[in-house]
Amino acid sequence: MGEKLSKEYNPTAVLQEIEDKFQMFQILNENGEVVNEEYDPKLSDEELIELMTRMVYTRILDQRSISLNRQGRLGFYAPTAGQEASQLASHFALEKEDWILPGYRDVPQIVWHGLPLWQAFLFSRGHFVGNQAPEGVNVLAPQIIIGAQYVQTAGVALGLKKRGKKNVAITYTGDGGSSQGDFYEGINFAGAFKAPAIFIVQNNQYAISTPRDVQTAAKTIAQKGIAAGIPCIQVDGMDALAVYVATRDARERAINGEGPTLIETVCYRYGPHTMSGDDPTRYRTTDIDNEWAAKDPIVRFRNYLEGKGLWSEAKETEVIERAKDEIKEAIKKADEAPKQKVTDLISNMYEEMPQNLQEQYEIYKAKESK
Ligand SMILES: Cc1ncc(C[n+]2csc(CCOP(=O)(O)OP(=O)(O)O)c2C)c(N)n1
Repeated sequence: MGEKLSKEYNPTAVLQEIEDKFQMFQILNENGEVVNEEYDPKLSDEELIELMTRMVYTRILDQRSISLNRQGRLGFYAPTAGQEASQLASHFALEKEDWILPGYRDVPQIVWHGLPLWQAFLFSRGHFVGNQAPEGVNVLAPQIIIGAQYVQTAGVALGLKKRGKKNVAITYTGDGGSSQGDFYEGINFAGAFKAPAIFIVQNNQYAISTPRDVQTAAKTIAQKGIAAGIPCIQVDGMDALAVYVATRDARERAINGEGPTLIETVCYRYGPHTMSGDDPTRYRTTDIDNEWAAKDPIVRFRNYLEGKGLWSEAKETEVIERAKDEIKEAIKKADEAPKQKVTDLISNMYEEMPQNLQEQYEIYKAKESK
């Protein structure tokens, strides 16, 4: 029997060496101070204000959506508070022609990409019109099957490449999603074909009630990209500037033919998993909640902008009021949509209806016309 593997061949040491290489990328610290000047993207004043506006607006949208859900005016809803930097700063690095393949929590990104809010509300109600993005709004319907959008993103990205487009396909899942087979298939396929994809794992610490540390033995989720041979980075997901820069660079690599990137955004979901009965107090303590609240992405960005003289209480109130008005209008418009019929569901499923569905369609059509 020879020696046990040691030195450069020692599997444990190799793993540790790789894991130690992953440092969480941050530009703004918790107080909104620039701690990594070298990577400051130097966004214009208008861009900084726009990004802050979107984050504040989205926080209000989240609060209103929760309350509309409690009133029975919305259906499925997955809260987003705490994840605004992760969601909106990554989106901010995209171009209009890029494709978004969202998970169920990623409604804000598709709304800012052009899906009218009233349609997003219809999605929440399970109405098929909620999934019909207007022409030119390159978004797919939010995916409920965990991780499935990773495989689809590899495919959409490859399609973009084959058509010679200078665009990317971006997708999001959670820490739990990174344990799914589809996750590995998606990043592996995109890596093998150098598809222009951006894979974002929003590590909000919990997959429903399962803590991230129980989810995987990997020290970071970012490092999972190594196995697929693709660039990967762990980012402070409560820091809008860091998320923006990581996504901007990933996009640049993708459209330059360098393939996909995996980005882990370390963040927190303040609310319950969804509004369908989850009680986070059963698996999280107030101490943990408070620890993360101190890292809040909006507070941090507000401090940063106020330091530059670009933001004020009055400006924030204006955004909040506008958000409330527009949300009110959008829910009204969603209410005005024709009630969904069973025949709508059937006729929207296939371009050519299969025989068995054709039969059911006729039965329901007769019933609905009574
Ligand atoms: C394939 C599949 N398995 C299980 C579920 C049930 N499920 C819904 S959400 C969820 C947890 C997902 O957690 P994570 O990926 O961390 O995303 P988060 O909800 O935290 O954003 C599970 C297991 C599902 N929707 N799809």
